This record gives sequence, C-alpha cells and structure tokens, in this order.
Amino acid sequence: MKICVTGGAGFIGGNFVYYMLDQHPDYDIVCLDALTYAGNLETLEGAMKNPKFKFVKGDIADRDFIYELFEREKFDIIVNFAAESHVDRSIEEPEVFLKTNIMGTQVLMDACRKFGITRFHQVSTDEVYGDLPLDRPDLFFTEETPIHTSSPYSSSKAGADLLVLAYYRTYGLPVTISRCSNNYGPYHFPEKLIPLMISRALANESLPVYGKGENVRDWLHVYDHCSAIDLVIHKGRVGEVYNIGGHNERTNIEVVKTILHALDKPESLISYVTDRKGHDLRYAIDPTKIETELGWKPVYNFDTGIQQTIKWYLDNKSWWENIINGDYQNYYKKMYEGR
Ligand code: NAD
Ligand code: TDX
Repeated sequence: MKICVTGGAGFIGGNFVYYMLDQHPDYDIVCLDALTYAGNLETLEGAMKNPKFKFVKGDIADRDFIYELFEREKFDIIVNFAAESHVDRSIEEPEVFLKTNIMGTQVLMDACRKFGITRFHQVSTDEVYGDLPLDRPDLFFTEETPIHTSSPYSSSKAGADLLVLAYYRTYGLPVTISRCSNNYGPYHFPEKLIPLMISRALANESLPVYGKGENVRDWLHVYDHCSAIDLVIHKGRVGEVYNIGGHNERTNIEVVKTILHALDKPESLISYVTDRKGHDLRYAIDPTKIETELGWKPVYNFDTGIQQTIKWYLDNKSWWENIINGDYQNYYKKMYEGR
C-alpha cells in the first residue's frame, strides 16, 4: 500500500506521517509538500530516517508536476492535508487560499481520475458549518448541518468539499471527507492560539486575546484526529462525510488561563485586543456517526492532553524558536501592532 500525504510537513500532516509509519510499518508513505511558511522539514526529521518514508517538494496546484508524480509513484491512497490553514491570514490575503485549497484539491482529484487510486480523502474542517450560538449548548454540528461559512478560509475549504462530493457523484471517484474540530498537540505552528500563547508566555510577552475571550472551540488532540482518519480511509464508506470531535469545548480565555497556570505565569500577561473580523462564536462537533459506524474513540481528554502538549513545547524549544526567530517576526508585527 502506498499513501501520498499532502501537507505532511505541516502540523496535522506531520503527526499523521508518524502515526502511519508507526501503525502500518509495511506501508510506503510519500509526503508531498510545497514547504510554504507553514511547512517545516524539521518536523519530519524522525521520519526521514525510515526507509518506508519519502519526501517530495511540490505544489498540489501545479498540474504538470502532479501528473508526473502520480504517473511515477502509482499511489493507492491520497490523504489531502495540504492547505492554507490560518483564518487570520485568509482575512488579510484570501487569494492563495482559493488557489491551494480549491484549485489544488481539483488538480489532485484530476490526477486521481487519470492515474487511478483506491481512495481520495479530503481533510476538512468543522468551520464549513459556520458557528453555533453561545447560549445554546444543546446544539452541535452533525454531517447534515448546512454549509454556512464565515471566513475566506472556511469558504475555500467548503468549496473544496463541494468539489470532492461532485467528483464522487459525477465521475464516481472513491472519495471520503472528514470534518474535524480544532486540533492541538506537537508541531502546531505558533501562529495558532495554543502554541502562540505558550511561546509568548514563556517569553513574558503579552497574550493577545480577541474580543472578550468568550468564543468557544472544541479541542481534539492531533493523535485522535490521526486515528480517526486512519479508520475513515480503511473502513469509511465512499461518498460519505465523517465529523471528528471529542466533546472538549473550552472558551478561549479558559484555554489561555490554563496555559498561564501550567507555566506559573501571571494573568496580567493577558491583553484583550480588537476582535477577529467575522469571528465564529462556537464550534461543537457531534461525532456520533464515526463512533457508531467505525467504532472510533478518542484517547485524550483536554485536561491531560494540554498538560502533555505544554510539556512538549518546553522539551522542544528549538523547534518553535527556529520558527519564531525567522520571518514570523514580521508576520506578528503586521497582524498585532496597534490592534
Ligand atoms: P498547517 O498550516 O500546519 O500545514 C499545512 C501544510 O500544507 C504545510 O506543510 C504547507 O507547506 C503545506 N502546503 C500549503 N500549500 C501547499 C500547496 N499548494 N502544495 C503543497 N503543500 C502545501 O495546517 P494544519 O493545521 O496541519 O492543517 C492541515 C489540514 O487540516 C488543513 O487542510 C486544514 O484545513 C485541516 N484542519 C485543520 C485543523 C486545525 O485545528 N489545525 C482542524 C480541522 C481541519
Ligand atoms: O492571537 C490569537 N488570539 C485569539 O484570541 C489567536 C491566533 C486566536 N485567538 C482566538 C480565535 C479563535 O476563537 O482563538 C481561537 C482559536 O484560533 P486559531 O488558533 O486561529 O484557530 P481557529 O480560527 O479556531 O481555526 C483552527 O481550527 C479549525 C485552525 O486554524 C483551522 O485550520 C481549522 O480548520
């Protein structure tokens, strides 16, 4: 079995590479990644030593390159993690989100049709459902919840999802889609809430909380996301969507305070800043379908998972310090100065 993991030099794709090498030592894993600002070969250092792993640099939206690669490699399964993934960046510069997230997905699926595969899996997000109100804790996203996006990022992910389902209906491409809630864990790029707050708190820098910090996210450890995708690509029904989440809702301010307490830092570091434009209020996944149909169960709860994650950032300072000492400085200034 040969699996192409696109976006494998990023956060979730990188964790998935390690998960698959560990769980399926007989599989060949090829990581295809353009190494954008979010791609990092240091994340894959451990995998590079494994003879069953190979890294290929390239853009999923580059049709000629992708066709040559597919012709040469003869993949069985494609798992498409490659994407522009940060909501704030999509608000500043939406175009590359459409190019990579929509056009890139189309190029990959065209290659699948042309050269043949047994499964194309699209890694999507709960953000395609929009948001839920804060005062209705009884409401959750199911696979039947209508698509109702808020940001250029989520719109581009929804556009890709619709295209994936269209390729199933029109061409019979064997596809599956998973829609996951917010991930956390090792190798998370420090522009995202949890690693941003850990790295800034350790440097005694202010922690920018959008609005009042009341927005709710449903946190899932990246390991549990990987185990769910492994199940979907092997046992999921083609043409189906599976929601993934572990019922770990927290307000942003709760998450930030948990990090501060774990690091023994004062709450005075918190700085309430101008809210994100179009900021989604609450995400909450109903995972009944994947639990009952495929028998998936998460192993982490947030309270222990976040402590382990904080420890990982303490034990792996050089990984994130190399990132925040580079171009990242300019990004942070542009996004937060005067906010
Ligand atoms: P990430 O930004 O950490 O990594 C994205 C990776 O894709 C990077 O390695 C980057 O170099 C690569 N990439 C970007 N454009 C590319 C292109 N044109 N061609 C090839 N490679 C390209 O993202 P992540 O957080 O690991 O998210 C992975 C996937 O999971 C995305 O599709 C995202 O929408 C989805 N998702 C993420 C979360 C989350 O909480 N992070 C939750 C649900 C779904
Ligand atoms: O500095 C910050 N301050 C802050 O209050 C940042 C970066 C974020 N926030 C808030 C915004 C959100 O309510 O924290 C929450 C989480 O923000 P992000 O880490 O940017 O994640 P989110 O926007 O929820 O999207 C994430 O989950 C769904 C991923 O980035 C997406 O790729 C995924 O689809």
